[in-house]
Amino acid sequence: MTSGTLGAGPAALSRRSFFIACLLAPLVRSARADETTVEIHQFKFTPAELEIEAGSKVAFVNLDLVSHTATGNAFDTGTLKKGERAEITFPTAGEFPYLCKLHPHMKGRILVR
Ligand SMILES: [Cu+2]
Repeated sequence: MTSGTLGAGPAALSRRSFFIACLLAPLVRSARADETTVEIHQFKFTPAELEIEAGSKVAFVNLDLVSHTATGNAFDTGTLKKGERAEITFPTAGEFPYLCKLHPHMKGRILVR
């Protein structure tokens, strides 16, 4: 009687782990797919050209010591100080060029499919 219960233990546990792994796998993939990071570093946007799908989020992260912005016609991160980040969602397809208002030679472009 007891031996039957013990035998079922490890099998039940591995079945459950497998089930949890199956549940988590799609979540991890989609989290990666719909948010991309643009790093602002040494007065440059990296990547300067970015292609994303409509509805995706882009996180702008300022790694410089000085403040920057990412400003386009349709969006504006506002002033990002050292270490600050702003997330922008791009709901519609199109081409979104942007620059840093404080240093207009800093340019980038987001292509939304
Ligand atoms: Cu700047």
